Amino acid sequence: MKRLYPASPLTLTAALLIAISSFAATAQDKKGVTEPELKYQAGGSPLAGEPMYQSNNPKAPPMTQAEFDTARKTYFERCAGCHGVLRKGATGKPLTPDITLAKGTDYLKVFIAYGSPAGMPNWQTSGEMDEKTVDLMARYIQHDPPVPPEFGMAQMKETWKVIVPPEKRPTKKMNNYNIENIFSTTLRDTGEVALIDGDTKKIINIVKTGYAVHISRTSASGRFLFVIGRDAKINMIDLWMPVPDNVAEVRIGLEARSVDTSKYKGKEGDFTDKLAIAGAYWPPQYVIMKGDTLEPLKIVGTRGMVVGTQEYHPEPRVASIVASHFKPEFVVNVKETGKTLMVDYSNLDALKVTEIGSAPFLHDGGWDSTKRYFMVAANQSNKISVIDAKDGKLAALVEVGKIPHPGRGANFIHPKFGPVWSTGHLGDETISLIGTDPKGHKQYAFKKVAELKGQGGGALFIKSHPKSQHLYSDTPLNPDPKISQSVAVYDIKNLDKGFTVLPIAEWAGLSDDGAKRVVQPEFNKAGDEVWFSVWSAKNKQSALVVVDDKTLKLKAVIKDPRLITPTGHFNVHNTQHDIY
Ligand code: DHE
Repeated sequence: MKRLYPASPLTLTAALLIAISSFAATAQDKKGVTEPELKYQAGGSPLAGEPMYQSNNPKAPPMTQAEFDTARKTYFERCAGCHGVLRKGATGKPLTPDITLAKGTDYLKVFIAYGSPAGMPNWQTSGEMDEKTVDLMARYIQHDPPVPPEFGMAQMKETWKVIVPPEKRPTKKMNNYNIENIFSTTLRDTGEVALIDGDTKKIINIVKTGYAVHISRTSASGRFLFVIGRDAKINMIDLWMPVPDNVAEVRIGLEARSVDTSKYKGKEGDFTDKLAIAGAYWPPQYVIMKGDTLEPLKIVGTRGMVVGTQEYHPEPRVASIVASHFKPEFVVNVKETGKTLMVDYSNLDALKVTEIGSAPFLHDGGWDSTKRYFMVAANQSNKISVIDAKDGKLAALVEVGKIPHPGRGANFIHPKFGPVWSTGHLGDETISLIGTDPKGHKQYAFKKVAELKGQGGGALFIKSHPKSQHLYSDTPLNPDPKISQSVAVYDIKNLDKGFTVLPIAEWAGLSDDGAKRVVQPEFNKAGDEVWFSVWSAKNKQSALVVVDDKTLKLKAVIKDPRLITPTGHFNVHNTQHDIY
């Protein structure tokens, strides 16, 4: 076994070190944060590649510029997702020098090596970092956190490209594709999306996008696709072109996850395809753009006070964004401050923002079936915030299971409780059902009305369709391959019967020994097929598997050497109309 810390002078006594390390090691399986959640949060940040200023804190252990740069890169690849860019703490503890200097290098090394019961991974004993890296990181976090640059209008304009100007675009659909049934599939590690014909299951085009693409969203008209990379690059794809491809692109920050477009049409005007919006993780801001060219029009910062404690947070990241159907408003969810911002886009020169506080760590979410209530996971608070988009207020805060992760969630009619919206959880095996019909089923409205038992923790996405009698729940982050490579399906009329397991990865028939995580059920337009990604590493074969929703039997497997690391996929029609 490798030695964990040098035998040279220690600031803590050997007895204390042994006590800390044995406590931390035995506590691994009793952690407050689950293994899947840690792996999920600790995804690499594109900020790792950004040059930043090193300010030397004389009280901190010395570091050369080269050591500082290596440690900074490791920090942004491994640590920033939980501890924050400025190390002020997010889902992980704050790591600012006022705290870390007092602990000292040896103490910090033990924690980095062994992890802690509160959820810190055991970076050295798990083999993910060597002794030298642990020492480097222990010294690095005692220095002042380097601050990544801001990204304002001038930088955005430099990255903004109109590849095909609106006047040169087709005036009618120039292809024979049934564009409403096209799927945009994220190819995570190649910086591309695959546009797949949902009818023939053939790849139409592989479109170059930003780094580690996160989501695709369809414009209100259904003609344009908007794709955002983790590097905050947005690509706008025109589905009317003979071969659908990019027509515009822009970067709205250095790191981002969310994009959407204006969908309101009513007495305040017709905003169909008029505006786009994207939210950044860094700098903490959202940006409203012209819907046909992506020209940035308005940048709004999200730095401010956390709901409840009213403490200042310097980097509240923008998580999910949706477009309201009731008003000319975007619903912008700010993670660390726990605030939902209803951004009225009808007059960008006199922007009106209604701030609705609920609970910290707002992440992903979706509409209820009437599209009046936005159900958003306050994930580390184990709650779902229900935002009433018509009255512009918090309708309820519902306690659910551990670390809810709905994707956009799933709506269906429960035999007893009427219309419900549901979410799975990263931290436990349950699926929570929440009543969403205050008129017809008042006693159940915005209450957790039932809890289904699923295959296990590590669930990311859940899905149903108004034409389906089934509810599908994936578990791609479960440590057991049997569970991460299959999905659970429930018969909505017989939920008490439990679930059927579909061995999706096995059906893919991949020759390799890849991870084969099964991720994100997504229906086709007709609502009679469900598509899944079978997600392996970049150098291994992956596939898409299509299941017949009526019979729950395998319908098709899509394999192609270009389908590298497929994760999320978005059906044009269902995404356009928010059907899930
Ligand atoms: Fe996601 C949605 C953030 C890791 C696949 N993800 C979202 C949203 C946010 C988010 C804020 C909501 C966007 C919206 O609706 O506007 N995701 C993050 C992270 O911060 C996190 C935890 C770490 C990271 O490094 O990015 C993270 N996400 C992942 C993955 O590892 C996944 C599984 C694979 C991948 O492609 O990277 C992944 N996230 C997705 C997908 C959606 C998503 C497929 C869209 C779900 C939907 O149905 O709309």
